Amino acid sequence: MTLEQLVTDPSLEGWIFDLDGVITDTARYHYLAWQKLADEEGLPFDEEINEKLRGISRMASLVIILDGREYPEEKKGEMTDRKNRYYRDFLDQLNPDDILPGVIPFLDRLKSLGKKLAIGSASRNTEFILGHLGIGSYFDGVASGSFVTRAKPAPDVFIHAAGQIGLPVSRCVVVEDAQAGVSGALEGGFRAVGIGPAERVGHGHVRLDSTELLK
Ligand code: B16
Ligand code: MG
Repeated sequence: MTLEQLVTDPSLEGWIFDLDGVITDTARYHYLAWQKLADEEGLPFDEEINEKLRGISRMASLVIILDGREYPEEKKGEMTDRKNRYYRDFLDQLNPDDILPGVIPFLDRLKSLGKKLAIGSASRNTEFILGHLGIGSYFDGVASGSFVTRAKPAPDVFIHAAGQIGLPVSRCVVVEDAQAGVSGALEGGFRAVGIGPAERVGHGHVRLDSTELLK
């Protein structure tokens, strides 16, 4: 299957986009914020651990970083809040130049074909990020980690997005950069476009090396 086949299939009326890693690359800021927290807490952290956090919810990310170390729930809540404050400080720099290459022309093409567009992101900072990028008006629906209890790889956030644009899952395509995100899309019965290397997103219907190939 090719991207062109998905784009031109008239039955596929809805396109649901992941945010971090597809619309913009905030992984760097997540990394810097987790690094600051890990340094303060004396926890090991590096790029390899950060890569495991792609598409994973905030608390699930902390659990991966803690790597079996036991902390009271209250302390874990304080740590995720602190990490999010650092992350939001970095996000203040985010602007429309941070939209990944190829994204705007692709959104314009889908719009011109009459497709409905939505966001399906694990991030509870989705509205804040869309505001900084100035692209909120492209989307007919915005579903995020703030709306669902089961995080990716559960399909819930995508199902919520499909509901917002009034379409059954069988008529929607999900575009994702995370292994957990592609898995969630497939489990939910969506078509899935993976952005990234085969070992990460090769299980989708279509795989592209980068957003520059969105056409
Ligand atoms: P927040 P996505 C995900 O966004 C990120 O990939 C992941 O690294 C992050 O932990 C998660 O959002 C939660 O983000 O702390 O802002 O709620 O890729 O699903 O758009
Ligand atoms: Mg992502």
